[in-house]
Amino acid sequence: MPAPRTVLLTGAAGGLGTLMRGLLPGYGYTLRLFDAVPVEGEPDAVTADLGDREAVREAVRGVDAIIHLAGISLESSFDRILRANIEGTYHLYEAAREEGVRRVVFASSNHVVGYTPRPLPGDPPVRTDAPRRPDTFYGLSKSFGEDLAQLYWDRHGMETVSVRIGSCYPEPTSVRMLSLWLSPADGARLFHAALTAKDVRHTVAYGSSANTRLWWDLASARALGYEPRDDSEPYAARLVAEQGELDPDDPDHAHLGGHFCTRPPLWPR
Ligand code: NAI
Ligand code: 15L
Repeated sequence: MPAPRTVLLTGAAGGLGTLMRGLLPGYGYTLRLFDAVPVEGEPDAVTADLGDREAVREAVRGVDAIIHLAGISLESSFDRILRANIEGTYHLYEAAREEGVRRVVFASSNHVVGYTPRPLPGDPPVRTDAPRRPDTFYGLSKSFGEDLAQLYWDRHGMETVSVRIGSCYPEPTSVRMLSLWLSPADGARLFHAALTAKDVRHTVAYGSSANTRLWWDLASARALGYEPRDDSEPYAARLVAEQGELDPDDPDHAHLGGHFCTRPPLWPR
């Protein structure tokens, strides 16, 4: 596959979309932006819902690849998750198939394996072949997205990299995030690798920086050519002083998904 140049970025108005809008053009991509809400300062962005199949098809027409970030990014009712994340992702894949788009990068999540016991110091890192244990309807919808990606590879030869993103924010803001943090710069490196690696078929990769406290195995991400450069450790002293180390007896910290397993944050809309 020739290197993609024009990339559809769904969820462009969101937190991660905004970070990637700033960084990915530096890799030479022309971005087409898509979101259910207007993208600030981007009058050419497509404002449409993933439920609008015609609009989705028009948005994918002519692009070389898709980075699919749009959807409900926290826990919500099953009905809302069904519409935005499950049906919405299906509409996107169908449109991509119909329009001949051959590569998708899918924003999966750590919450696909959220009920995996949190690795303690000295435990082996969690691998991508660990059983999926979604911690929410949200995590379940990301698990569906990974299966959809596998189906579209097996049946239609459409390639996907499903990136199980940890926490991609400008800085880690909790002790848990010290293990999962994906710096925005490493996020762009990982998306670029996922867009350009050859013969990815359907690859599942964990998405984090090279954190000293990493919980999972970055082997499949590195196999794409991803070389993380950041580490959350410089933030550790301050966050640990403020919040304390994770208590193994605290149910909020017993699993990889953290408080999503106990008190999941709810999508506000
Ligand atoms: P966000 O909530 O800030 O942005 C999501 C965007 O999707 C919003 O702009 C929203 O308007 C749009 N959207 C929601 N439903 C839509 C629909 N039906 N049609 C069209 N657009 C719709 O989320 P964030 O943090 O930017 O995350 C982006 C993606 O990455 C999400 O899929 C999320 O699940 C995933 N992810 C993000 C992580 C992170 O650390 N930020 C961690 C793991 C996964
Ligand atoms: C996610 O999947 C969410 O989309 C993001 O908002 C963060 O909460 C992240 O997981 C996390 O686990 O920190």
